[in-house]
Parts: sequence; structure tokens; C-alpha cells
Amino acid sequence: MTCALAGCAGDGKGLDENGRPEGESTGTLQPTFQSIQANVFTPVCTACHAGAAAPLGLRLDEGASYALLVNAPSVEVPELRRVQPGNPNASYLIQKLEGTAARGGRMPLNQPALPPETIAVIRQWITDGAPNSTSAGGGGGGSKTRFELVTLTAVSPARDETVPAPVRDIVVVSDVQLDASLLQSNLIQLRASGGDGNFDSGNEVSVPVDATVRSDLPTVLSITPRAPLAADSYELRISGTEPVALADMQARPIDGDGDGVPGGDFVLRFTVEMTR
Ligand code: HEC
Ligand SMILES: [Ca+2]
Repeated sequence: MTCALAGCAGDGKGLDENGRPEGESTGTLQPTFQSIQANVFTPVCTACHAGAAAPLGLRLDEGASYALLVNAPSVEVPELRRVQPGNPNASYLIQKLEGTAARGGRMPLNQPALPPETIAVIRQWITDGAPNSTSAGGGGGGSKTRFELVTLTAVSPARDETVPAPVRDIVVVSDVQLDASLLQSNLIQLRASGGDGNFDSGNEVSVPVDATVRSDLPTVLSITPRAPLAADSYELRISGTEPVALADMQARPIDGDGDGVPGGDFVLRFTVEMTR
């Protein structure tokens, strides 16, 4: 629908669904993440790749796209990353745009392919190491608070969202570099409600997870259940409370509960439902 409104010419240039004049900030496409987001992902791809129903869980809206592309495994070809920094040929995103992917259709699906010049700019960004040129992955967070508080933002699933099964991983970002060595302890807990949507009724089930850091600045945490999540409600809890708190490199604990003071647990609830 976004696509229809914006005209969706598929030429990857200057289409801005927010109606901003072309060239306000980015002008012609540049090999930066911000420019690619504004000129390609937002106007062309988010017609499909947005929200809980995004194909293969790939959200390309601002605030989610970086965390779900860079170093994130492809669902269709799990051996490949969607974006492999420094290596466009091995990046599944490029293969999907060029029509050389081993599975599925060429992107944007059922529309004219992006022009080669546009794909060349995206290739260049990947060759340059796929840096993030926007301030934070979470979309919110002004630059003021950036160095004062360590906050986490849920990217996928979003808070209180209902997403289709299977859910392969939970992605959370921080605008500050986190101390990844802390992830080895059990400060991350995922629980299933036991089918009743209630997390205090005594029948909750603890779900084992592995946590990895996909990229720094923003820090992208991928929390992967050992098996894809079945239909139920879930609660992810990341401790911001001593003695085992997630913290940044300066050992400042996260402001998990978002009350403006360091400390407190980060709690994300979401629901997984069976697809028909
Ligand atoms: C009309 C809907 C639609 C549009 C527009 C669209 N896609 Fe897709 N995309 C899909 C669907 C459906 C799939 C899964 C099936 C397939 O690959 O053909 C997919 C799969 C993908 C995958 C594979 C993800 C993985 O983990 O394996 C990538 C990468 C991708 N799209 C990127 C893009 C980009 C970049 C754009 C914009 C240039 C875009 N898509 C536009 C519908 C769309
Ligand atoms: Ca329960």
C-alpha cells in the first residue's frame, strides 16, 4: 500500500513515502546506510518487508533494517548472511537484488528490478564494511541520553506484538556498546507462559537460548532459542539488576526498565501464533 502511494517506480531513487522533498537530506543515492534506507528500503521494500508479517521476519523499516540485515543469517539460505560486511558477493541481499539467489524470487518481488547503478551503490556500502550511519538502531533515543543511559530496544518481535510462527530469533539493540562477555552468564531468560498468557500461574516453561552479538554500534543482540518458538506467549527478561546485570564497556548497567536510572530488568513480552 505504501508502494502504491509512493508510486513505487522501482528505480530506487528519490522515492520518499513521508513526502519529504527529494534531496532534503540524502539527495542522490550514496553508499551509506542512511541513504540506502531513505532511497531504497523505505520507499520500495517496506510495502512488504515491515511489521509482524514481514516475509521471513525481515523488516526493512527504519530502526529494524540494520539489525536484521548485517551479519544476520538468511532464512532461505542459512549458510549465507543477509549482509556480510566487506563481501557483497557473499551477501544474500545482493543475490536477491541481482536475481542470482538459490531460492525464491528476485527483489523487489513482482516489480521491476532495481537499476544496476542502485545495486552498485549498495554493493559499495557492503564493500566499505556495511557501517551504520544513523545514530541508533532503535529509532527513538535522542543523542542527549545516548552517553548517559544504556538502553535496550526490542526490534523483532516488537513489544507486545503477535508474530507468526516460527520465531527463530529475538533481536534487541542498544545504542551503546555492551560488554559481550557478560552474555555468557544466565542474565537472559526466556519463558513460555504455558499456554495461558499469564507469567505468574506456575506453569511457565523456561526456554534455553543462546545469545550472540551481531554488530557493535549499535550493539545488536541476537537471542536464539535452541528450537524455533511454537505458539504461546513469551517473556524475555534481560537482567539489569546486580549481581548479574548486562552492562556497557564502562560497567554501567542497562536502564532495563526505562525509568531513566541505571538498573532494572528489560522485559519484552510477545505472542507467537500458528500461521494458517
Ligand atoms: C511484493 C512484496 C515484496 C517486496 C516489495 C520486496 N520483497 Fe523481499 N521478499 C518478499 C517475499 C514474499 C520473500 C520470501 C520469498 C522469496 O524469497 O521469493 C522475500 C524475501 C527477501 C529476502 C530473503 C530473506 C532471507 O532471510 O532469506 C531478502 C534479502 C529480501 N526479500 C529483500 C528485499 C529488498 C531489499 C526489497 C526492496 C528492494 C524487497 N525484498 C522487496 C516480498 C517482497
Ligand atoms: Ca502461565
